[in-house]
Amino acid sequence: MGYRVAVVGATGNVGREMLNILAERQFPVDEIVALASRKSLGSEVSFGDRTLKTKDLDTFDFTGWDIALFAVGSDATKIYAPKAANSGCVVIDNSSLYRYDADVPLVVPEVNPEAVEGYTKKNIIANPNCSTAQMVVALKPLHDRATIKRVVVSTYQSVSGAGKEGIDELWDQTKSIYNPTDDKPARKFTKQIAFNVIPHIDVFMDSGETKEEWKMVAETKKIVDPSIKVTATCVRVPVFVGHSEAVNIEFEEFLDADEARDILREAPGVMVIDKRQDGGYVTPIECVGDYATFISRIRQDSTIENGINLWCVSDNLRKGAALNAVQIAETLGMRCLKKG
Ligand code: 2RA
Repeated sequence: MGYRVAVVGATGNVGREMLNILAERQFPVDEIVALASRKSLGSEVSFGDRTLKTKDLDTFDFTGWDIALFAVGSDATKIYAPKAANSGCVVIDNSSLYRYDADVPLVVPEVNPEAVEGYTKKNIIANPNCSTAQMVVALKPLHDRATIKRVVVSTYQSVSGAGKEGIDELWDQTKSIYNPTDDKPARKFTKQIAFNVIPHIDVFMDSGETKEEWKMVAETKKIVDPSIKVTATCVRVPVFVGHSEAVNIEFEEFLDADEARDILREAPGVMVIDKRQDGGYVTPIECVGDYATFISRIRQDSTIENGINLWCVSDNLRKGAALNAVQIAETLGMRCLKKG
């Protein structure tokens, strides 16, 4: 016996990946429904070998459905997630709406799987931001060994993090560079993204940091340990899929780079590719479609007493969104909603 599962926002990049991953991982589904806004109504999406016709989210009754994976923006989530949750369906939400709510667990299953049990307060579990998810998978096993004091992270985030419009803008601008009569001005991003990098993701806050940077701080504290200090600079780069991060970590105790490498090799969800030679590291193009978070360039930071630098790459649509959501559903199934 399996679950009745709804995927909300099934025609978007993340919604489609959710359906792919549910099928790939053979999540025990008895019945599945793909929900979308009225403007995408009737469009078709794949679920393994099957094709699903999307149904109208606005009129859908979640009563009797076990789990709803939400991949819509915060505005739509605000309307439909409480509706689903109040009908008894557990919502796993990819938007930022509930991430900082004390009554909603924020879960990365490799890091804090036990937190799913807190879903009962609102019937909602939050999925973290893509840039946080991949980083905490690497931080947690190192924190368990040597206690992290401070993290300084710079991100190199792909345009798919900004949705289909982000992907289209990079594609169209790149083509237009070779055809100057076909000018494609910046729309989704604030400056040209083709052949450029933009140190700005999400809105600016009073502190001068962007919301994306603030999210990395707040979410790392909620998922791993509130005592860890994090400072982030988040940058959009002209890459279609795959976020990269240069992470500097300061520990309470000394941690040798070789030991850090060994710890990460054993860590769940992590793949270490770290040869100190040309090409002995992972780039975003190589991580697309993969489940793992790849770690390379592990080395001592000799400018501080207990420091390590590393390079972290992951598929932002998978570990950063859809995969983590499906892993939460699996964890919820194993710990709380057993069937059969
Ligand atoms: C981005 N972090 O890359 C966002 C997506 N969740 O824009």
